Amino acid sequence: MGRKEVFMGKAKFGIFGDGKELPQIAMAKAFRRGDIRSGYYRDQTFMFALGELTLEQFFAQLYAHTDVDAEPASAGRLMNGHFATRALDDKGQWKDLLHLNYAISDVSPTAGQIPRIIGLGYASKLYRQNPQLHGQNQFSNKGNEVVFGTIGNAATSEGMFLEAVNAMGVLQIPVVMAIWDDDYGISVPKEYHTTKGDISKILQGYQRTETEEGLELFKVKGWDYVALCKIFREAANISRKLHVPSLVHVTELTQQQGHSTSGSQERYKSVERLQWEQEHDCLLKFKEWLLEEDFASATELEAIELESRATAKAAKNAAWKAFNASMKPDFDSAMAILDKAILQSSHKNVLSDLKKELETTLNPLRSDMAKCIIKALRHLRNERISIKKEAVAWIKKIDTDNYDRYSSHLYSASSFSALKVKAIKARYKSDQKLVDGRQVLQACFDAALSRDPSIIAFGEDVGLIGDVNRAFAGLQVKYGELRVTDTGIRECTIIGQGIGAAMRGLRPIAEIQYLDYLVYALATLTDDLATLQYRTRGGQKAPLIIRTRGHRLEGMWHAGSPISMILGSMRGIYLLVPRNMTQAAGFYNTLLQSDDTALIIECLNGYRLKEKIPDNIGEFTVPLGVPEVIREGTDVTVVTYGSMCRIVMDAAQQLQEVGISVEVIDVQTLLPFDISNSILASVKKTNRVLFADEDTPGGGSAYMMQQVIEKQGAYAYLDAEPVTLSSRDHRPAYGSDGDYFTKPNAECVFDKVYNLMSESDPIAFPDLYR
Ligand SMILES: Cc1ncc(C[n+]2csc(CCOP(=O)(O)OP(=O)(O)O)c2C)c(N)n1
Ligand SMILES: [Mg+2]
Repeated sequence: MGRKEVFMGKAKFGIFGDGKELPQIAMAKAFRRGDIRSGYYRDQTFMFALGELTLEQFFAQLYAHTDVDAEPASAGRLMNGHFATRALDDKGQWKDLLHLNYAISDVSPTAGQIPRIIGLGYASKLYRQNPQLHGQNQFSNKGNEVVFGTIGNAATSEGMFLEAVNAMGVLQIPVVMAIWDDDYGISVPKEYHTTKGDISKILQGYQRTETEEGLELFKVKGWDYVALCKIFREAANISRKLHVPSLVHVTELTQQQGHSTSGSQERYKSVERLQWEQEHDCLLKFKEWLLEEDFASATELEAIELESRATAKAAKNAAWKAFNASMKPDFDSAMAILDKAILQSSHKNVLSDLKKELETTLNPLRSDMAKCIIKALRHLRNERISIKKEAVAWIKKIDTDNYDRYSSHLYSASSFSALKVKAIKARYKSDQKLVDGRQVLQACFDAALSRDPSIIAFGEDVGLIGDVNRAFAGLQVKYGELRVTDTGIRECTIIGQGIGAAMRGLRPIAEIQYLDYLVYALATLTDDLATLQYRTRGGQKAPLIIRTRGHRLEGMWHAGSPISMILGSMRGIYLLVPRNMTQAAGFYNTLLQSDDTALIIECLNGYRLKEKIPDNIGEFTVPLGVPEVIREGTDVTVVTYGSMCRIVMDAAQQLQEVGISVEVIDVQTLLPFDISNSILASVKKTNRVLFADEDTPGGGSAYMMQQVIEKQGAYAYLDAEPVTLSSRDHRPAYGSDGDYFTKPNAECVFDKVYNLMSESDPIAFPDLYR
């Protein structure tokens, strides 16, 4: 029925769980309330069986119904087959997760659902092993919750999957990882995907033994109901009781109607294979078994089938009716405007044609209505008639409504939004002495860990030595290995560990050792974390803090500042770029009070620079989106952030010596960027502006320029061209000279600013190099 809806043009795309029903029913029997699912687009039967998806909701998603009550998984934002449970209430606060069947919102990229499984399972481990968390009964019953993962056979070739299997074994977390094996990945058979064509066979080395920890591996045929029930129950029991991860390889599954509504499987499956699939359809085999065992008669089963068909059809019709009804008010008001316009305007014919076009559009959408009214307004441009006002109001309303429909909830909309955290200034004792910057962070983390047992920190070298720059030094000893922990070198699943833990009520600080290695985790950051609140329209959140360090120190893969990569791919995650460790500590304090997710990039070359520890180290906060003027001036505004602040401040001092007064602004956070347009005030004063950072040309500096010149409207106040300063096109070469001649330095800043002055007053500021 779903396929038909697509072919009839009522839906755009369809992907379904046919051929994989039976193991999902068996898996649902092992699933208990409070357990978690992290799966993919084939899991419709599992969701039905859990009672977390109604037939009507299933069709509503196919039609892209934007009403969250009709389509609770994504409110029309995700294509069908992307399931989710709403884990947050209307105010964005956690529901009682223990009483949910908690399906994490699916993503389309194959294996994209896997990294977060590490954190979802890790949370159970912490809730069980850390007695301080035993009171947290909104999130866990002492870690008894099992994570049920699902993945297709072909997707097990992805690095994410293989990385995660290893991490599960290392961490010993309660995960039941099911693989739906239908021998294909779209058109490509298993020989191309998997060594020996058999994923459970090649994973045998992970099998636990009496003396070694590992995974429990199971293999079962997807049409054998009794075996499926037994194995899923056994796997869940082992995971729940012992926190041993297990992997259930479900073979001999089929794909009855092909991969999706795009393309037909007759093109790539042989006649024999298609025949085999028909004979091994798990529903057919199930039916045979029911008859054989005399659990039901043929007539009874036929009656069930007939009834099911009728139920599904009724649900489909109801969903379609509701979808169309949701369009009706906008359609009717658009029609009313067109009617009035026809009456009032002298362009009656063309307006009538427009109306007719909309009237005769099959299943008109809001975009059809918007196009029509916008075009109508163009025809009315030379007329002074009252309907124009109504038409403009209609467009404004539909814009506002559609912003809400399609653009809300990119960040937290709850009262815990990072933007709502109260700013508290750092306070200092009069005799506060200077310490290494890393000690400021250490004091901040110490205060945080002692304040809240749900705060945890992990990453490569974070545990025993307290991170490579020692901001967690001594904190593992003080708070234990469950709170401050080393991980393997596996950036993608470190982020997954953070996402999953955050989705279960913990407050993880996940560390990526150097900013350059964020690339290894980028897919999970951009596809999963960044989109989570948005793709569920505020139904789920993962308040994860990602800590990393970068911008500048030494070497091609340790000094990077790939800001445009982050800006371009991680909207939905705030991006904080503190210039020193005190500002960084203030950001950690802000974020730990909020339910947003953010990336904090500390200055790699700042850990040994001297700073004072604020007296209120655990309480002071630095607000997001509020730039700071770190040097006042009157001639040129320089907008920068992070490690560049010190370089620009140095240049500003040198410029002062030749009579140029520079105002230096540290933007502090790139996402959000200067919420109250404060940089504009500076440009209004100086009328000249330079945007400087360490990213490549056209990257972070161009972004800041667009924000200030275009968005804040600084263009109107400029007396000189706006300029940017960035690194060279390539990564920084090794050594001090490699750095100096790749990254912007004080001399570059000096020249850029000087040239701006020289442009307006060449006599006072003659060309330096002629
Ligand atoms: C990262 C990524 N690459 C490619 C695709 C396109 N794609 C969607 S499903 C699919 C095949 C997946 O096969 P399998 O994992 O066996 O799952 P099945 O659909 O067979 O259940 C491919 C290649 C994708 N969604 N994501
Ligand atoms: Mg497959």
